[in-house]
Amino acid sequence: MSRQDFRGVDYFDTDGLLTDEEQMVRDTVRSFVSQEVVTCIEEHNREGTFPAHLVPKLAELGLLGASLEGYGCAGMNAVAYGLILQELERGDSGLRSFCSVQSSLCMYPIFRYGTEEQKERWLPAMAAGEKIGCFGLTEPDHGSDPGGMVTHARKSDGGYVLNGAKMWITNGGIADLAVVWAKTEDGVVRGFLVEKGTPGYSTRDQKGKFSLRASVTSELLFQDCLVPESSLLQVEGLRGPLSCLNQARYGIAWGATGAAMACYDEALDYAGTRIQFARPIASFQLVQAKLAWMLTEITKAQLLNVQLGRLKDSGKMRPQQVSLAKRNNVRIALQIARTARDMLGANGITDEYQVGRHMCNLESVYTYEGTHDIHTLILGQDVTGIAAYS
Ligand code: TGC
Ligand code: FAD
Repeated sequence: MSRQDFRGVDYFDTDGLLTDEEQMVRDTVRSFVSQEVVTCIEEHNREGTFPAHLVPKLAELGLLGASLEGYGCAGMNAVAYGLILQELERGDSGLRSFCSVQSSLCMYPIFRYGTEEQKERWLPAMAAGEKIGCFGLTEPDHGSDPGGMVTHARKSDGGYVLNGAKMWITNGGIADLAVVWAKTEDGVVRGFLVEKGTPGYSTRDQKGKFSLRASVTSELLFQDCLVPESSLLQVEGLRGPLSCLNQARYGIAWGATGAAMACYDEALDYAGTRIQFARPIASFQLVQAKLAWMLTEITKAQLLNVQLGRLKDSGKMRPQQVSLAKRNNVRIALQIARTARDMLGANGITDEYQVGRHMCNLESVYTYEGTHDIHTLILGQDVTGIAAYS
């Protein structure tokens, strides 16, 4: 069976928990991924290039800013948005990253904190895939602790002067617009919309990655970069960027489940056809135990996602619940990818199969949007009332 024939994994009839419309969105994205993504992704991963030709197709399907209302966006509910990301990451975490950053980390802050002028200017063009966005929070010396950021914005005639650097920024080098978080002179974190081509703003792509190779990751550099007052977002403090992370982390919980489903599907197929000791390896108890464990974890993650989505749609979702889902689903996806890689033997280390690529990609997903440890501490604080970050 080729990976174009992906049938999905649905052991507990989670489809029965979805509306017809949600299933239709999922099926549309699933066939797009089968026809257009899995057919080219290994080549892009090998070459370390982003499949930019897919952006207009993502836009045409209404997948950019899909959960936002108005401004050319599709206005889908949270469950449909999650299903989109699940299917995209079944193809590749890098493609899901592109979509997450565009939708949750660039369009969302403009939608939530932007002026009407900023919304009109950017959202329709971003939904149409004509403009690409990125989100600059992490710095070389401040990752898990973004509150320590040193990038700063000094008030000047008609605007702000930015100085500093951001690192590990998805879409950085291809972005027309960067949402950049910096501290003003009073030490308050503010968000700025910085356009490509602004004097003093430059990017440098990060090379040598063994993970997310089909995604652009860049440094953003600001040297006396003057941005107009009109570039400021209407939110103050760290809650600005952290509220955007809630949206993106939500999508990652779904996305990682999609990568896990792809790995399980490939391992199950391989086990049925690979003969050792004159029998398919699927007939060995140890192999069946691995498959049973994978299926169980995927099923639990799917149920978690649907309920999280329903909570989000009803306005009841808490950030700590997002942390639980991101933390759990990425961890099990990474373990499933490693187990699938093991089950494919030597074939598992070549890009003739997809499990090795998913496994390497998921190492990044485990780290970004809050590391596994940070989400552990968020949950620990929630249940004990005691912060244990320092
Ligand atoms: P703390 O003092 O707890 O909070 C500061 C202010 O923020 C509020 N807040 C939140 N608001 C909304 N949503 C949340 N999840 C929030 N968490 C906190 C909080 O109420 C407070 O507000 P106020 O008004 O009282 O000031 O902040 P802290 O400095 O102690 O940090 C807490 C911690 C460690 C949990 C936080 O810094 C954190 O989440 N760190 C991880 C950093 C992270 O996730 N970075 C991700 C960068 S973007 C990325 O990785 C994109 S990859 C995308 C892709 O390619 O797919
Ligand atoms: P560190 O914070 O230095 O952590 C190193 C280790 O220390 C981790 O194991 C961590 O869990 C542990 N640790 C840290 N603090 C504690 C603590 N208090 N207690 C216990 N353990 C702790 N950022 C953006 O802003 N925008 C992007 O678009 C973006 N895209 C990314 C794309 C990729 C491919 C990658 C890899 C990263 C991206 N990031 C982005 C950055 C990402 O968010 C950070 O890498 C992440 O937040 C972790 O920061 P760090 O790498 O500096 O690790």
